[in-house]
Amino acid sequence: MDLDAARAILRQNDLGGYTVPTRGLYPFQWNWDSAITALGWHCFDEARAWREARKMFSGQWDNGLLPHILFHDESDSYFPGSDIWGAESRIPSSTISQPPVWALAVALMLERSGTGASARAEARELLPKLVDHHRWWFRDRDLGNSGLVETYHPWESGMDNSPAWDGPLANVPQVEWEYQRRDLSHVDPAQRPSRREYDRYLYLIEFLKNNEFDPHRLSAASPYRVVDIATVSILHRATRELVGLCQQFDFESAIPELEAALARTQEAVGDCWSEEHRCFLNRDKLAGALLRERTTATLLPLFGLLADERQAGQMAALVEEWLAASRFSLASTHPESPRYEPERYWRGPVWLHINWMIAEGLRAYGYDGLAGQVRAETRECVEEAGGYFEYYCSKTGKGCGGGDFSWTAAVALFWLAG
Ligand code: 2M8
Repeated sequence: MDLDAARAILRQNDLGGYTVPTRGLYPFQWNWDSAITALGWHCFDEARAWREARKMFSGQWDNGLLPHILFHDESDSYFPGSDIWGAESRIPSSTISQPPVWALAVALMLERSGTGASARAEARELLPKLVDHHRWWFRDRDLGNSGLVETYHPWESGMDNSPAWDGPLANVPQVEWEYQRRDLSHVDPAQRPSRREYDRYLYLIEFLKNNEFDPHRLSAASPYRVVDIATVSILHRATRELVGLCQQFDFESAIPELEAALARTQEAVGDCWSEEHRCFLNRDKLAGALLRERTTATLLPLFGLLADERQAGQMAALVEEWLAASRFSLASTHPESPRYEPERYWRGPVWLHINWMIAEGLRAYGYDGLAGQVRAETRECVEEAGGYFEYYCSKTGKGCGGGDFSWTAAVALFWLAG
């Protein structure tokens, strides 16, 4: 693995304080990409890593929402741009969020900074913003205090065209107007979501805008309401880290509500467990049913520390089978699923940051050998493809999607290398 090349990718994708996921295909700052990428920066340029965080939080809305895209500069290589989203924010942005990795990233950066006073100052400065970010999730994405936050757009999960969303998305009407996708001019259409899906992604963006992003209106009328178990898990893990940060920096006033939210989720998550599938499943809120597709999201409660020991044991056995089921692992959809597509985006390829989270989860439950295997197989993808791609075909190891990809290079630096 060429770590100089990984560092060079971050430098090349640096647009002055924020790192684009890749040039052309994604020319702005994406929320969870940026958090993962900051961890990569932190391995060789700590100041730059903190700058990434500051830039991201400069686009936070007053209500705490941390948008999934910040459109810092104009670019015509991406669609849909800020005009379509219709937000009136300080920095042009999208109107949904993404899996909340930031509190965890900040905690890790702080831990890895040793005694650095400037790192402490950076973390202290970010802390109230992180708390607001989590408050937004617990308040605006869980109006009924169920303990399981929901998503109003497949893009909010970050796993855009996961086969788990097929059912809920089928109930969304399609947008009526004509548009031109830009992604297809950068990447082979066989590796991207379909037209059918895009029609519905755009309908939902309009729906959010027409309802003025008001959580009460969205929850009452949205045609798409999904509990994404990955987001629930990441939020849970990150909230635990956030409580730790609040303790360190004398921000005790926020702790009781964060702990109450943790307790609610721990209590509710059992409803997503499937004995038959041996993992936690996503849930369609509108249909009131579990979504029976096994995707890597369904393994992330390990990372969230939400499984009990018995469930973790069953999930570890499932991971072993999952690893054996495709040549390159972990396939983002279980290879035995009829909906598994090894090259198409979130329907089967291998994503490095998700592997990192699953391995971390396995390690936390004491499955160190298996965690090591996930790591070794992840490394194999990078070596086979000879570079840092957006994702990798789980059948051939071929690099897919965008090239010179920031979060992939970052994961190589902070996880695969050391
Ligand atoms: C992908 O999503 C964007 C929309 O947010 C797109 O396809 O246009 C997803 O893989 C998402 O998880 C990721 O954050 C983003 C940038 O890498 O690309």
